[in-house]
Amino acid sequence: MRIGIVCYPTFGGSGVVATELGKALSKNGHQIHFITYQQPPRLDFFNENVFYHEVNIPSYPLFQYPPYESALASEMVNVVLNENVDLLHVHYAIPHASAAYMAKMILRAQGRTVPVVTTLHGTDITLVGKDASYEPVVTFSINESDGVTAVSEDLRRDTYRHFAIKRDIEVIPNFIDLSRFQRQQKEHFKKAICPNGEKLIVHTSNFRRVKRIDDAVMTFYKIQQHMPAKMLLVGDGPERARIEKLCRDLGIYEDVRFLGKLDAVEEVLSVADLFLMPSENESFGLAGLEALACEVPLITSDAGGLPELNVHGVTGFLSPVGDVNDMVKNALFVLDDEHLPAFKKNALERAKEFELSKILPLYENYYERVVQETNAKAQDALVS
Ligand code: GMT
Repeated sequence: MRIGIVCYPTFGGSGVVATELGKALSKNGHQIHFITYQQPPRLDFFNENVFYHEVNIPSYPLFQYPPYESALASEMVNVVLNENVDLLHVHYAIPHASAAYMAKMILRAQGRTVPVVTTLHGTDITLVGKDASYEPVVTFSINESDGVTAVSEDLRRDTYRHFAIKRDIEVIPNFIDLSRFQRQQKEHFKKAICPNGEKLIVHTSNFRRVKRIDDAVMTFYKIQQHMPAKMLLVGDGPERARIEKLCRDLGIYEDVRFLGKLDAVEEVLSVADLFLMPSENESFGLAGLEALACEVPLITSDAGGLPELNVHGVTGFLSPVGDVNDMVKNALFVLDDEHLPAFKKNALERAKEFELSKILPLYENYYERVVQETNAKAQDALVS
């Protein structure tokens, strides 16, 4: 199949899922056309089936807000026509689903049918999408997509709760490539960070408020009062300066390293003992799955789709959002040398349930179904 993939070119989250999905589909013989405003960081690989189309957004003094959605829709039209694309798969509803609807209508006016699959990732529903400024467009473009998937049951429920959705939403969970995300021997690295055998706590995120990084830092601070530990923070974003100040105020700045945006996050996870994800909301928690794959147990909040990933008492523990003391109690239990090996083993076993080879066919079958249904509808419309 020839598939156009639209996503945000981000270091984590939906951008990573879209890019890894496209790469895996290309290895399975599908022709993949990425359509984004910048090359996605994980698009570090090309083969004969991978193509990249940059969305060009010409500026003009009149434009206080460059019309990205129009430029994106135009690029989708061009790619569908020039590359003979069979299906458009857009990741993150805003503004990709509405731009795809516009592209679909332009193509329809030219007698060309192309189905659109929209994958909902989380904040496009739980945070940004339900804001009154976007809600009508999000509702319309979800209803007008030919297929809609959500990355967790919780996100599917949330979508029905917040929007007037009149169609089915298929849950296809996120996946992990275990050939990349696996625990590597990095003893020299561990020794450099934890020279005295300290436990290593890791958090990775885009440093937004929804991640509650204060809770991660406070949890670490309190763990340190019971056992020697160090912390690595991977990622960057609007909260970074505030979190750095918090670490200085708590007097733990020397024990917390800010690594910034990293591509080889699996190398950091390979030396971690525990991963903290205290988010206010998290539709799935891909960063948590990456940690599990590297045999790192999770201490997470119980928000959103996290209970669908982190099995309480098995791969780590879940706590109510903001309950730092509960997270500390659970973290100390997991980090106990008597318990840690079992949690690490369980982490890997759990990650295997989300292995790429298990999830990829779910997307492929879904695409087939959507294409068949769309073609059947187009035939019916011709007859009537
Ligand atoms: O976590 C973020 O803020 C980034 C966001 C995104 O859209 O890239 O991530 C969302 O999608 C990821 C991939 O499906 C999920 O693993 C994250 O849980 C989800 N984030 C939230 O729901 C906050």
